[in-house]
Amino acid sequence: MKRLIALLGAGLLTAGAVLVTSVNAQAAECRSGYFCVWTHANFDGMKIDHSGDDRWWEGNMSNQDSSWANHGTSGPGVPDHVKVYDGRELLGAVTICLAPGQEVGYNAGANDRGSSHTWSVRC
Ligand SMILES: [Ca+2]
Repeated sequence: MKRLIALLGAGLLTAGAVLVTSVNAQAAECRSGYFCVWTHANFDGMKIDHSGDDRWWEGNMSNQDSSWANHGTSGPGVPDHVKVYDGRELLGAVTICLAPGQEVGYNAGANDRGSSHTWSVRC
């Protein structure tokens, strides 16, 4: 009986370790209060983080964006969603819109299209 309990304990420890690993692998590295954009999928490549709007993404990010994370501060009436636009100066279509806390490792429709973004109260 003692041996069975020891085995069960080991099994629980293993399950816990797997859970921690998968959570870490999915969490994007992006400071609280910021919207982060990466040039590659799965939060890789070059990163630019923004606490405010940017209506003119620089050439090394414009049409290079492949993953996104909204770690903005949320609250009643706070513009906590992020809209990414096809063109600079918030022109053209919204390629992707992120709710507060949302992380997108890849999106085929939005990939390599964004050129500006703004914080908004909704999508
Ligand atoms: Ca890219």
